[in-house]
Amino acid sequence: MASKTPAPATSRKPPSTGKTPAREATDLRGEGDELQQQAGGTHPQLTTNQGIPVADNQNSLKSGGPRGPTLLEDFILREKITHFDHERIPERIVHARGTAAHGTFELTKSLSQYTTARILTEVGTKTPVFTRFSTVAGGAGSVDTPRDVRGFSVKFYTQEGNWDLVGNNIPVFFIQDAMKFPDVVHSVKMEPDRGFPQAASAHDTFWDFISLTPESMHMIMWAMSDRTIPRSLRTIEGFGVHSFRLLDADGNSTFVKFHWRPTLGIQSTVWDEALKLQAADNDFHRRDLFEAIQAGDFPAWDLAVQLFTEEEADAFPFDHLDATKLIPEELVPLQVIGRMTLDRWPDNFFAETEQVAYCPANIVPGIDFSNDPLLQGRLFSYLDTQLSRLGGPNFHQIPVNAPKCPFANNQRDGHMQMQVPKGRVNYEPSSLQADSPRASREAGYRHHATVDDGVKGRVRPDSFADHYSQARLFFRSQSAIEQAHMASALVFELSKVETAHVREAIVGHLRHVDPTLAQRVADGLGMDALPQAPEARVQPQDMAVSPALRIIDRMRDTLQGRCVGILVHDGSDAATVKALRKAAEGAGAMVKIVAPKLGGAKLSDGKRMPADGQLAGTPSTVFDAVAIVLSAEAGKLLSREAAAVDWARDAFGHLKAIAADDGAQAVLKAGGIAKDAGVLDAADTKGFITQAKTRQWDREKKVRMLA
Ligand code: HDE
Repeated sequence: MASKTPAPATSRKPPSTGKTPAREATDLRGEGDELQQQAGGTHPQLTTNQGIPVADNQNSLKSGGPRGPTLLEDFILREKITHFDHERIPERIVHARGTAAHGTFELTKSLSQYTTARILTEVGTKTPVFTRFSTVAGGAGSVDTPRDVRGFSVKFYTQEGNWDLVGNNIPVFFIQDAMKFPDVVHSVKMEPDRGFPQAASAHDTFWDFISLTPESMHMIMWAMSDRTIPRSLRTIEGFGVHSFRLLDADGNSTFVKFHWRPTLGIQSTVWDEALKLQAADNDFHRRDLFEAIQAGDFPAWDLAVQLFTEEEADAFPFDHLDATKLIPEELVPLQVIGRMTLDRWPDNFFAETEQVAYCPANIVPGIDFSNDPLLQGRLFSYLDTQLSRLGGPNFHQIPVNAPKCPFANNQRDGHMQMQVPKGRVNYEPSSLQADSPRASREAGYRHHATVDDGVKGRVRPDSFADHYSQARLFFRSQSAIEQAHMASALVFELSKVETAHVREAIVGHLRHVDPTLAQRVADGLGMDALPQAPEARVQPQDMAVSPALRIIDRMRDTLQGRCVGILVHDGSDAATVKALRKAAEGAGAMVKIVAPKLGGAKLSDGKRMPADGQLAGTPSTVFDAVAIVLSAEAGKLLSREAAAVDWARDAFGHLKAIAADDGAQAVLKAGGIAKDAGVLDAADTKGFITQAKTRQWDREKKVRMLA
């Protein structure tokens, strides 16, 4: 509420108590109201949660004058603080750190031959979605760019109920059986006795568990690849991981694997860049997604499927029910069937991104589960954990979780029931109420009529026993650069492991994956001899390499969705800056100006160019390519400024294109930067744009000793 102009402080002095106050009281009542009133606007009346209008939101109720004790009677203060005290809910036990957006999914190719699910058969229908990306190991407040798997969860609000496709950016998993999930998660999270490391797999307990779990070796190859250090959430792939079933109207089943393909192409960072991004911007991925959506540059993914029959599956040289195995695209090609576009940032982080609850068991008629034992465990876990995270059985009524189609049943009561069900009948069968909900055989969900003929037992199938062939397939399918990154990642991770026998056991496993990889890692760790390989239950097979598993060859040479930084200072040549900006924006990039002062720089044309980022707080790690445009004087000055020299040196080390004019050469020199194909004259805008679309992979061996 608007307050009156405060009376002079002298007239508001507390009545004399006869004692001299220790300090003169300054009555600041109304000061905050005054200041915010100057900001203008029309504002609704502030009330308590009970709707009581509030007169003063700055000061608590005091007894005996402005400097007296605060009264317990102050129901406004108590309500405000009590609510605040309870504003946090338990974070997710895994995937706690996440970022989400709203969007739509549009089917472009019908799968009506295989399924009755309307979401997969009605071409052109736009289905609302809410998609959350996450890291796995770190807490809710951890950084965005650790080496980690990314979660990729999509809630489709279909006309037949919610379908949640809860996947990762890696098509396989660490373990084969849900029984091991608490163990693998405990091992990767911070160690229980010391409370660190946060959001990192590079520590003893994780690698100890892995060394004793050979089935994890394929996933380890993916985890050590550049897939786990993505440049942007907009450039990750997504995988449903497990085989699911599609069911037609007659109940016939076809197996399906789901894949998401980013339209921007896949794009990763290099490890040193990912590390430095952790310091540059904790929220790098979240901010990137936010800025893209706010700018109308909506990220999109194609949904593709691999379809195969039970008979075809029987002929695969691996078991598709084993979540540590993928189906090479060369064996079962991908068919693109639709596109998801994310075009709306949530209005409120907590209400939507934090409270959203995905569950692989949320499935619609026409789609069914397979017997993958990992999937079967997941079907239990998600609802179970959400009951405690969201506080009770009615969290499906929270707007972000509620189906957008009608839903009705006899489940009633419980914490936070938001609906007011009408009528006498809350049971079935019933005859008392004509509009009470009933099951229907025609429209209702039907399961696949699977025949099981075995005996009960706590067993693992023999068909799950080959732990190394696909790890080998993945490693051998990579380009030489990616193989070097993987070897170096393993050296980095194992160098943080204090226990020698754990390091040795991992290198032992690597001998089964690929002897050259084992040797490189052993050399990188400074081992005198290769440790012994453990006995393999099944000897690894050589599978035909799958180039589709690479990243580098499949990155798109583009500036679409990427960001170019231009470093300027007073006197920078205005025409050069303008030309670079125009060329980069013309190629689809977002351009940001960086200057030593946020107020910007007065360019050669005498005009002030405001900065988007201040040099010390905007390192070149946050850009995909950079340009440095400086007067001779500014170049000399900034060659003595570490932030500017690092700007150039890091861009060079992270294999990015650099455009630099004459004035900027002093900074390049201070950074020890030698000219190569990716270091161009700032006047060569065309050349710069070509090089900026890609990374300078040839430069890597000059700047880094990779394992
Ligand atoms: Fe999850 N997982 N998971 N997971 N998972 C959770 O559910 C679990 C697995 C995945 O954005 C939890 O609501 C078990 C594979 C994502 O909110 C929990 C097993 C894949 C998310 C859980 C797995 C995933 C989760 C924690 C082995 C890729 C984030 C919070 C049997 C296909 C969802 C929650 C979001 C979250 C259990 C393995 C993906 C504890 C028991 C495989 C993307 O229920």
